[in-house]
Amino acid sequence: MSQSTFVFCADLHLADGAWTSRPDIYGDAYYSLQQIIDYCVAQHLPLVIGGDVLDVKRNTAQPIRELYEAMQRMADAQLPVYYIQGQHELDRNVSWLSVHPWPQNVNQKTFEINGVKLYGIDWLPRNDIQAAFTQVPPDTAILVCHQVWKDFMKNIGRPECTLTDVHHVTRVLSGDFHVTKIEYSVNAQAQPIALISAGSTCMQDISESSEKHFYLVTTDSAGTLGFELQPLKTRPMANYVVATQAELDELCASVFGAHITRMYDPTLPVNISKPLVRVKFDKNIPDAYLRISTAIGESAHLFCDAIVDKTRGDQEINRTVTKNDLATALGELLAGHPEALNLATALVDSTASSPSMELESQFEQFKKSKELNNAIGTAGSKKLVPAQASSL
Ligand SMILES: [Mn+2]
Repeated sequence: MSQSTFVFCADLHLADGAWTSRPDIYGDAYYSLQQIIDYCVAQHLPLVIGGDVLDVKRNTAQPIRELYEAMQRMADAQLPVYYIQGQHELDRNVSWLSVHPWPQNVNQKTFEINGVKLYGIDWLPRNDIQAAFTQVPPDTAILVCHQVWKDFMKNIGRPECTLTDVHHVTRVLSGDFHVTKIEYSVNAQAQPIALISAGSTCMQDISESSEKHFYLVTTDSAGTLGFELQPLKTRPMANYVVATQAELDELCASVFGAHITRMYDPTLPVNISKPLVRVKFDKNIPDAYLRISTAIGESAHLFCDAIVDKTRGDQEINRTVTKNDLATALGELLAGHPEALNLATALVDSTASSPSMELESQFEQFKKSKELNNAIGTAGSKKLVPAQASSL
């Protein structure tokens, strides 16, 4: 008989909406947070949050108010909240969640929930995270962090770490990856290890699945941990592909209307009820976009993309080739400036995560190197330090 121990969620990205150009898609992240708090209160369970609680570092009042109210409900119920910071809301001096006294930042700290020992690490850039992994105490059962894992990303982008870098623990609960997924590998001590991603709590991009979750973590009498997915109610979403004129005719005449009507869920809050509809269409079909948008009208939030024409290979953009050509061009342009070339290459490589996060990561490393230089300078010649620092 297993016992409910705590709830884990990550990547809430609290903000009015995920699409700034579409302010009517409003409140999804707040509604998901409310459901998680409802569950914790009803089941009387502590909450562990794996970073990217907020979408941005500079916030308007509403996301902070939603966060504050959620933390107040947990405080009223005397249910602990433990969190680490993701790169989105990261502030190493004063964390955003400290606006409420209840949640506890567990960065590089051990904490215990009903006999289960956990350890947290705020997001760290690649090259720094590996050292932090070595500091995880050997008796830790679960590591909570927020990183870009090679185990999830495979060869896309520039991952920050991999499971074989992780010391001692055999269970990692990580934020960052917006997909609900578990990957298995071995840790630095060659023990089997599982990397567990709950995924984001509401869609942050039209390419994400609309099926969202959080985890209920359980423990049995032998101390074995269980991870049970709990579904979140989210805005309805449908995908269509329109490859021919006949398909377009049918969709516009009957399918859209009937499907979209059935997608409305009366149990959802009104602001979450209007569906998202993504249509991929062949741009050679006459008036495809106009006909789709007219048929959908105000019944759904429409996202359209053209299907890439694979028969015309000469016009197709091959990402690998583009990247390689760009890399060659950068190499020629920035010959003799290795630091600039490294930064430019890193930014070009970062398309899977995002250039802004890559810049963040580079800036973190820059600050660290500057601190290191200052520390070396203080120990040695003091006169050289200001000149060196100002030239950076
Ligand atoms: Mn995220």
